[in-house]
Amino acid sequence: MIYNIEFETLPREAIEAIQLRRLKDTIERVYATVPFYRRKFDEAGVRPQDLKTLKELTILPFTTKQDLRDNYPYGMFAVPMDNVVRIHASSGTTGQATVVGYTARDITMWSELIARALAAGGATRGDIIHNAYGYGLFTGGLGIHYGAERLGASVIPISGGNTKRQVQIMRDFGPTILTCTPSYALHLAEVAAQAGIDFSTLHFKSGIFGAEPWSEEMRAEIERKLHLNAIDIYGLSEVLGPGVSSECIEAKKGLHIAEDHFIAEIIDPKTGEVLPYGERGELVFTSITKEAFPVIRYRTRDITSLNPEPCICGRTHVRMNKVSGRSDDMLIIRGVNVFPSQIESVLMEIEEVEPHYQLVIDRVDNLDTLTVMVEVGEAAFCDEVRGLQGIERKIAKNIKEFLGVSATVKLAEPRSIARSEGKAQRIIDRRKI
Ligand code: DLL
Repeated sequence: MIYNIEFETLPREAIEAIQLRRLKDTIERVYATVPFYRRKFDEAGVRPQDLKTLKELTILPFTTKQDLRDNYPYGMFAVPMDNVVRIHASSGTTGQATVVGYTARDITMWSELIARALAAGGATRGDIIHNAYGYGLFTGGLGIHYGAERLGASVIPISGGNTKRQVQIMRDFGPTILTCTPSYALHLAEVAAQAGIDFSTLHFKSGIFGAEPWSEEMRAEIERKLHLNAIDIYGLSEVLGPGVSSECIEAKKGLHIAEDHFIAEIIDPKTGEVLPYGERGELVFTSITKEAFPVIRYRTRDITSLNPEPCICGRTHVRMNKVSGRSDDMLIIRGVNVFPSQIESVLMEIEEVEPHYQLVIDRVDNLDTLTVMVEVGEAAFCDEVRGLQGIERKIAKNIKEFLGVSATVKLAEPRSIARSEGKAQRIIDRRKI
């Protein structure tokens, strides 16, 4: 179902007309209300009225995570605190957290985008949504919650954690839509199996998974183990939270960006040059309707490409392909660029291993080393040592063949790699550079 048929199916010219009008408004507003933007625009020699076409967006300077940190906590807010009704913050695993704010109208807009995303993933008002994204400063829990209510569905605000109890509730309450990170979905399946509950006996139709990168192979694995349609949802706190883009169940091929609220660009992360549709690079967003925390050309560090092809679902908004990684997560191992998702794809092709892995990068005698720790399934684990060594060699060979880097592969016992309730911690970089 298309939640907002009018806006989600606008012809291209209409989308662009709306974008230009809203962009001009936003630029004028941030220039007038956020000293940071006024200074940046002045330094770049641009005045808000210079912007006449969408193409001219490129005259505006980029905004980075560092800019947000420099203005911690409220320096980038474009409205007085009186008008701010909600505050969230990004996890800040790599440095200081960034703080974002929402007006009542921002929350209404966000809820609508989540309602659109849930509907695109197959949810209707009759559904029961088991929302296992974490509630709190993280935008996942509350973001999905408000959107689920907006759609008119019933939401179980279970949040992350206490997995055994979650499984019980899934059995007793009969939820039909699951929302959580893809890694947590797999963990739920595992704990359900231990409790003797088969997902095929539950009532799930779809799972709306995001907040971390996951490969197509991981999608197949989740669909097989959880017996549901696994749908991708993307977003980031600085730009909104979940709902910036989301997949449709009809195509499951790329995430429609809410183009009536955001303008997306792909740039070369090194030069900042804008790349044409289809080329892979860093995703950049400009918000064009947000009141409390507008962002201008915000560099997400996420790597993807844009696809303007018409979609079978009827939505006209441009699609971004699945995020293949972050430019700052890209591992450079002895000069070879490797994304964790590429290693994930290789691992998922190997039948004997489970989708739980960690990558350990170290530097020994000035040389980078990559160790891939991956769990074996119960069946293979009971095998002889020789069999296990054979699996290790096969994975190392495939990694070398497909990615061009040598890796030491270590099989780990079933359930020995830490499970996460939110975003999985897959990379341990021990290099001191
Ligand atoms: O993760 C918002 C969110 C919540 C999205 C729930 C989807 C579902 P942050 O904590 O600020 O916000 O982290 C944002 O997570 O820049 C990406 O690197 C990554 N990310 C989010 N969704 C996806 C996805 C939330 N579907 C950062 N695929 C982003 C790949 C994703 N990476």
